[in-house]
Amino acid sequence: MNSQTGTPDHADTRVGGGSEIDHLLEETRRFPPSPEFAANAVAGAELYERAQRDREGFWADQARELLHWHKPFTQVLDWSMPPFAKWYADGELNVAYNCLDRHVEAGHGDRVALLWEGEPGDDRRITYAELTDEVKRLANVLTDLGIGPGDRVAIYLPMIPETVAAMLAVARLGAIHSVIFGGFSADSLRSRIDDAGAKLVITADGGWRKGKVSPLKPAVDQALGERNGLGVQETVEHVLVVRRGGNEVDWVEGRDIWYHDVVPQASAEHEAQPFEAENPLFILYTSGTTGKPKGILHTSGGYLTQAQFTHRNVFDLRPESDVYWCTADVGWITGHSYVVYGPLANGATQVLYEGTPEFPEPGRWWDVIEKYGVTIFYTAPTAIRGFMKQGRQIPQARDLSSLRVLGSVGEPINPEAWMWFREVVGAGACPIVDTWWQTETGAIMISALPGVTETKPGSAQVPVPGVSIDVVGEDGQHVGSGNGGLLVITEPWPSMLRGIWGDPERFRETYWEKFESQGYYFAGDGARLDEDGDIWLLGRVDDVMNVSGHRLSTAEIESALVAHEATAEAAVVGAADETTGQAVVAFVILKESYLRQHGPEGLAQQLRTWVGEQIGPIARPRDVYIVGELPKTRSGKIMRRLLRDVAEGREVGDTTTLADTAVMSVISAQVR
Ligand code: 6R9
Repeated sequence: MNSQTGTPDHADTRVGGGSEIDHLLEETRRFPPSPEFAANAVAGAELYERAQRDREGFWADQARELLHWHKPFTQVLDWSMPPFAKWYADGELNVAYNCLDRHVEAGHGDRVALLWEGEPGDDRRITYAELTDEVKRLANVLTDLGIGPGDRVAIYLPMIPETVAAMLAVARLGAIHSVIFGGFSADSLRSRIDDAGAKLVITADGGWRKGKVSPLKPAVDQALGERNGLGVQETVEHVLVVRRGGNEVDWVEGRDIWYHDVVPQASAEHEAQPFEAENPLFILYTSGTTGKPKGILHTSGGYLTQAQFTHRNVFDLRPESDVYWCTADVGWITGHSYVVYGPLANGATQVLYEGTPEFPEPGRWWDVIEKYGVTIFYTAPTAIRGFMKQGRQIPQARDLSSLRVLGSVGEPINPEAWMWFREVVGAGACPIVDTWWQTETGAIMISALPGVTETKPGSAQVPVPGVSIDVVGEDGQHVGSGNGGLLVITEPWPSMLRGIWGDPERFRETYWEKFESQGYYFAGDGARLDEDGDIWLLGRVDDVMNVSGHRLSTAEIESALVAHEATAEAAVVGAADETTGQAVVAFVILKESYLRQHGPEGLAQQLRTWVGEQIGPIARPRDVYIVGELPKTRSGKIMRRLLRDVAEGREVGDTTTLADTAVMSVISAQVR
């Protein structure tokens, strides 16, 4: 424990013997799959048996069955130089061919790949044949711009079909994309472009967000302009610009090129060349809570195998009939694996939506589900809690009867939100898969399988077939059922990160050093195993609090707070406290409907008592602050570090990664 900041450091991340957390997350509701669903499910229990018997053989089968290999592999896993893994190393494939051409060649060219919905209400349907054509033209353009195998291309685009085409065109050439979320500033863009040494930037004039055009190209201009005069070698040679926002943009002659001036005119003849399975596919920067962002590196064959396998089995996908929708932006790993690579490798039909959930009004997402007859819906707990706050009448005014599978990702989902998702969105009938994974893992690692697993609200449950996970103590030993500890991955997996771009030492230190003697990957998450051996994620270990020597999880207390009828959303931090080491401090957003009827009086005290009743006196917050908003990163994760600053009466730290940087001054004022 760092007594200065009250932040647990990595040398002190034991999650107790589990006695106090035994009481927590007591959740006894169980939802077995319906017999009809189970009888027709894509996945079956035999997948676990097969993987159990021979893990590598299982992944070899998946890679052979799911993908087209230009040159078949003979070797499955090479783990001779840990932590640097090679999967299917002597095989060759083309990732874009697997996502496009092969579906057209199999006679599915007329199947819709993208049901694109722009925020202003414009829409486009793009078939597999059309998307293949677009990608071939773009690949020819990129080749003319000097892009070849191994070159890095930065992509800074809104959620439009050209974004998907850009990623696939880069992949088709064996080059490496680095997608930078459109909400990032010129500074972030610049540091990422520099770190990757990108040769080309693909951007748009702007995209639609909350009823306005949010400009993109000006940030690229600024990022590249700043370099002039710094004496740093410019790596970017060209900027390819899609017209989407219609906003006016500056133009650098010789550097900038309009997409529409070159792509439609280019030849649609382009033969996909094979590349080695370990050819790099993309770099994706993770924001990280401190320090320089890490460029997480993923490669081709293993990544695509696990993305496709999990997308098919975790979502019970039937490509011929399902309409799938993942609400993540392609700027995040969820968008890479479950908007682009998994769904397209499976030949799925999916919705791609440009805007925000509340524009022009709060029911927009439900309108999209109704309009396209979405059957599989994959979103984040933060969005679900936002919808809970608005009230169930909004989704209930729409026809959501097409839905049959629901998924959650990004943070622990509290049982209350899980139940609301099930009842209000899924009409009490759709299986919910709570999927745990990370940018680093590339694809889903822990999840129920619909039709196979009896689900439990709030638990991510079991590793997917072929994945080996454990919960261990600081000593690396299995904690056993009923106990809490640290989540580790005990065996290499196909879609694992292959490193941090340009920094092999940081890769080793960050993920492998902690359990070096066991050879485990340290995920940075706390977890608990219940009596059935199911896994409950407890949040990042840096969010684990120590109050009077008791280990408490922010996620557990938040879950209790959100279970109160008045609470819409809650964030909990451990703040330094003279007597107890750390004290629990809660920040709570109230439900508008509750406020209209009761007002906020006395609620802070009521909520303290409530948590004490729900979990035990040790978990009772020292302070409960009623606030209007919580500080979130652009991917929707609550930045507890900033709340800790407020709770400890310090000046608020770096807010540059917040989606809305003004939010902290509002919170500080409310707390004062
Ligand atoms: C896919 C993604 C990774 C971190 C991870 C964990 C949290 C993600 C979760 C979850 C509990 C889930 N996380 N899914 N926690 N239950 N189902 O979100 O990747 O942005 O890299 O974040 O998110 O803490 O370590 P990424």
